[in-house]
Amino acid sequence: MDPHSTGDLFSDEALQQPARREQIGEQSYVLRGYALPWLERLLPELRAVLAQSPFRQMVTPGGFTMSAALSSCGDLGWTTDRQGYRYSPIDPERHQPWPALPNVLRELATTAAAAAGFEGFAPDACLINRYVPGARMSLHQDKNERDFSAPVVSLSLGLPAVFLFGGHQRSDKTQKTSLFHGDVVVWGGVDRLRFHGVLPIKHGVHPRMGPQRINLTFRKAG
Ligand code: MD3
Ligand code: FE
Repeated sequence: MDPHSTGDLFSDEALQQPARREQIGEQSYVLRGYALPWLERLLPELRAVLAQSPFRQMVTPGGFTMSAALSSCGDLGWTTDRQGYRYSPIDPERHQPWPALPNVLRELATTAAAAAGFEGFAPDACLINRYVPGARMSLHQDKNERDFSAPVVSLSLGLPAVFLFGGHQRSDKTQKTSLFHGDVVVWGGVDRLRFHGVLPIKHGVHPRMGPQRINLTFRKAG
């Protein structure tokens, strides 16, 4: 940016601190505020994806309706129903392919992965979770992907969340990390199969995103 121009002085980008990298596991990092400079480009693309494939609540194999609503973009979308969890190239509500993964999302995921030590990340799936206040995600492992050598990259938007990071057994003790609007987290390597979850979202209204938290997770699923 031209240092003498004043036009962008008060944009998110000009106000942003240099992204801080916090290590939360052997091969896991929170990149604080990493996505803030990308959001003006990213949010319109996200809105367009959600206009095509809107949020919906899905049912687990056990018969429980998930409190988070979800959608997807990219070649594969994560779905659940009474038959089980799986990745599918087809949106089961629309019987059509999921919307394409927008370039800006792919670039964000790839550069964030590289900043955490995972070069060459090529996501083929982006799961979009929406949490309204009270919604949560109970402790689980992500193991529907074919190749656990690729990391998972997640982007948090809107209301803050308390993320729980456990061990390799459900009963292992968990550490808590708050995730805020614009934070990006990268999980990989030895941390890829650790249990994790999200505590119920507290009531609030985010100035940019309204009364919700949206989380995008990028994976190499196929
Ligand atoms: C840790 N989503 O969609 S983000 C999920 O905030 C999910 O919506 C949460 O867990 C959310 O499966 C947490 C991230 C996340 C994703 C994959 C992981 C954390 C992870 C894989 C291994 C360890
Ligand atoms: Fe998960």
